[in-house]
Amino acid sequence: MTASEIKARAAELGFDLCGIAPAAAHKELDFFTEWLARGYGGEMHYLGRSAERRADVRAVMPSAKSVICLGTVYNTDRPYSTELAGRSSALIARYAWGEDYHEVIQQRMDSLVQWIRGGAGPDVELRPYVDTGPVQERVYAQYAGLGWIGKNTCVINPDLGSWIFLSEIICSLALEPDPPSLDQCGTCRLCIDSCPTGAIVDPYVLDSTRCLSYLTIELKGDIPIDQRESVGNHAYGCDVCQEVCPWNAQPPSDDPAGSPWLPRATFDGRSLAELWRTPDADLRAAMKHSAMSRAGVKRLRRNLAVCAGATADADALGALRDVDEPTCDDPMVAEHIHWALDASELK
Ligand code: B12
Ligand code: SF4
Ligand code: SF4
Repeated sequence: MTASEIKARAAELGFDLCGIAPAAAHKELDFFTEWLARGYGGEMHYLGRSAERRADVRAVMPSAKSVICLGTVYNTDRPYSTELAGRSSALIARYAWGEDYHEVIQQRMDSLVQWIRGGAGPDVELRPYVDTGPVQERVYAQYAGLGWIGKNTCVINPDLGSWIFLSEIICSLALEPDPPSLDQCGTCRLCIDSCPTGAIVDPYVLDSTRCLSYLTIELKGDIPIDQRESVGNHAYGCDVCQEVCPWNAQPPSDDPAGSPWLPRATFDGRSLAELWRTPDADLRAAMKHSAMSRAGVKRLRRNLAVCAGATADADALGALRDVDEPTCDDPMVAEHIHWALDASELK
């Protein structure tokens, strides 16, 4: 079984990128402990608990020789949030629009694993992960030649940009490695200067506790009051540091009609008010088998309330007053609604 055979099969299964990284303790893996020590992981305690395994894939699978890194483009033809005028749209991060990438990519990886096992024999050890495994995916992707880690901390491929899901198969075969990708950010700092919250505290260093993706998705409790205004109309996640990146200026090459990443109707181009007026049951149904199910309806309402207050959008504030769905009575959601109505009176 060779690296080129695996790459050819990965392409047939729908992966846009496939490269091989050596299963080694690459030097960039060391940034992780420093990053955690600075508190940049916030309440994502699972990261700290798995820090030892994240330091080297051989701590996850001692027989590992190679990491087969895979990239899947998820861009579709909808406009960037930075192209939308006004602040009444409910902005939802592009990665969460369509089918749950964990499910779609896991299926493709399972097929690839089976195929490799079929060719290499039953003794080969293979461990596939997409996103949720104890692996620093960006570092291995960079060493596999999929792209470089940009100043916004995303992996950027010179031909495809950074709208790419990463996944990998840790593998006991010693496959021919690819040359690592080289940094092509140069003197650019558009992502750093455009971040609405200053979360990119230094080039290549992101403080999650300031990042809207963390505040609107990962954070389970209240959004800190002093950070609510900066949420603007970001209802779920944030794409600004990728949208401004010159490497993402090209339109998607995928045929959007067949793409699993197209937005679901409930979330496609909706305003804050329209989304707030959508019944809980419909929101829940639309989140099923999408990455948005991670945050659920309550956290989405919490975020929408903050957006209404931060933007002082009259329709959205009107919707907050009118609608009485069960999740609006949740104590956390109710507190954010009160904040929004109070905050808007001061504007
Ligand atoms: C925790 C996490 C988050 C956190 C923290 C993100 C972060 N930048 O650390 C939050 C919730 C904020 C987040 C947000 C997003 N995430 Co996220 N996230 C993860 C997760 C689970 C772990 C990342 C991690 O270990 N962070 C810790 C830091 C230290 O590691 P790192 O990000 O790899 O950073 C490297 C560099 O910054 C560099 N570095 C660090 N310090 C320094 C200093 C110097 C001087 C230098 C040179 C380099 C350097 O080395 C680091 C590696 O050690 C990964 C999946 C995984 N298992 O890897 C997905 C992952 C990174 N996320 C992903 C996505 C899609 C997103 C969002 C786009 C979602 C959204 N739209 O809302 C945003 C993007 C925000 C951004 N600019 O990063 C994708 C990224 C794909 C890509 N092309 O890069 C991943 C890989 C998931 C996947 N399987 O596709 N995410
Ligand atoms: S995702 Fe948004 S908030 Fe987070 S670093 Fe990028 S621009 Fe800043
Ligand atoms: S916006 Fe510029 S600095 Fe930031 S990741 Fe893209 S090329 Fe690098």
